[in-house]
Amino acid sequence: MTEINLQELQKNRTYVKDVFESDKEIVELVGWVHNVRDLSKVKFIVLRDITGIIQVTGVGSKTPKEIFDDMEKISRESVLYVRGKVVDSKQAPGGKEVLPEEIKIISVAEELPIDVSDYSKTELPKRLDYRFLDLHRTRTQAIFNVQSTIQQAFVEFMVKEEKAMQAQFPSIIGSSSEGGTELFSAKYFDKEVCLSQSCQLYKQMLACSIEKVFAIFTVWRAEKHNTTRHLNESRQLDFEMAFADEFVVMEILAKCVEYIVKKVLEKNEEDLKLLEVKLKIPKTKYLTFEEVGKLMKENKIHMEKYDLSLEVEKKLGEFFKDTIVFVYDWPIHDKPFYIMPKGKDLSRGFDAIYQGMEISSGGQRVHIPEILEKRIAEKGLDVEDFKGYIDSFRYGAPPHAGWGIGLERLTMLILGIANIREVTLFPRDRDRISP
Ligand code: AMO
Repeated sequence: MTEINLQELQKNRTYVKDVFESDKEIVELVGWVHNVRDLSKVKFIVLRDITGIIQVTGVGSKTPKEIFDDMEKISRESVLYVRGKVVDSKQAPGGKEVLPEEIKIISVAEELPIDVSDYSKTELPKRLDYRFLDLHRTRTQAIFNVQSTIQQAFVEFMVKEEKAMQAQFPSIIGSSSEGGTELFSAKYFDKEVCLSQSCQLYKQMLACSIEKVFAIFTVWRAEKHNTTRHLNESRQLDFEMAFADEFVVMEILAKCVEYIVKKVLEKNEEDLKLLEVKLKIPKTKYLTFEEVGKLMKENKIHMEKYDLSLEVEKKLGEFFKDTIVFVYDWPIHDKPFYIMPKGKDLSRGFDAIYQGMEISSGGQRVHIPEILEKRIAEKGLDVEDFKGYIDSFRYGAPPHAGWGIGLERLTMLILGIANIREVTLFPRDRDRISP
């Protein structure tokens, strides 16, 4: 193994993509060994960096002997420095190859515990055990490139289009926001505290002064289920605004997802191609909970009284392809205490279903302390635990509304990936807490 001068390297390095896009003749490359082939008189190393792959070709009659002899010994995923001459080559991928004049092994890869090729047959749990290595796969990289665009586009939309303020919220909280049973507790000096299930209560307090706020916030849910669409630690794209009801924020949600999908189409063309995803800009459809019930009845699908089952969500995805289906006028019974009631049995809460799965829920909030106290008590929670939150609405609180989109849910549905763990860098589920 060789040490190299990293400062010099940074000055002189050429990225693989630039080899193809420039007419440089001598290049210094660094990257990982993507593949090795030995045809005895000719040896190939396919070198990969974050921008692409290029063939490094050793020819018995031309390449310095010690380099040529070493070429077959280098293991897959080892890290190399290659200095060489760029030549046109019809057979090489991309039409150019590098004839090496110097090869240094920067780091040797031991025998790989998982298959890191794009056609990897290694099962997901094992790949997740070695996620750091799984991230050498271009497919895995493509997924997280897309997720990065989703987050950037969300921030961009909120700042540019909505003029909203980005906020940071505490992850350690004193009481539940989404219901009492799904909390992780932790020790905080001599107190018992909880990990935040949502920034719900905080984003509301903020909307009552700042008017429009957003956050990308990590949430923890101690739900025991082990499904392909739930994590115990996940991320939400949160939004909250003053002087709005559920209809105002549903429209913003539709525009936001449309903006995100447009950006993914624009910035991730190569990634989408690699992942074989045909992405369309979503349309929108608005249905009341009751209308969904009727639709399901017509199609002989069982509908629960207060919630949409997995099957119903799936059917909505089939009936309305590439569409965000907003289901509103939702029964108050199962909605959280902070959702504003509407009449006797309904609420100003909604769910948004996209490609057959819930991506978001939201609604208008209760900003009137007396209603809030009543709703908290109805939920069997202790009003005293929420005193600070309730009191925050006593000093000039406007009506307000908002929503939260599950980042991993949105990523899996945009990419048509079946298991949420696949689109989570380091997933936390019931059994997994490392790496
Ligand atoms: P809710 O609990 O519906 O609402 O969460 C919002 C969205 O986050 C995603 N999500 C999850 N993703 C993966 N694993 C989980 N366990 C999980 N739970 C939720 C879903 C869901 O639609 N405070 C409200 C939002 C609001 O009203 O502003 C809330 O947290 O995509």
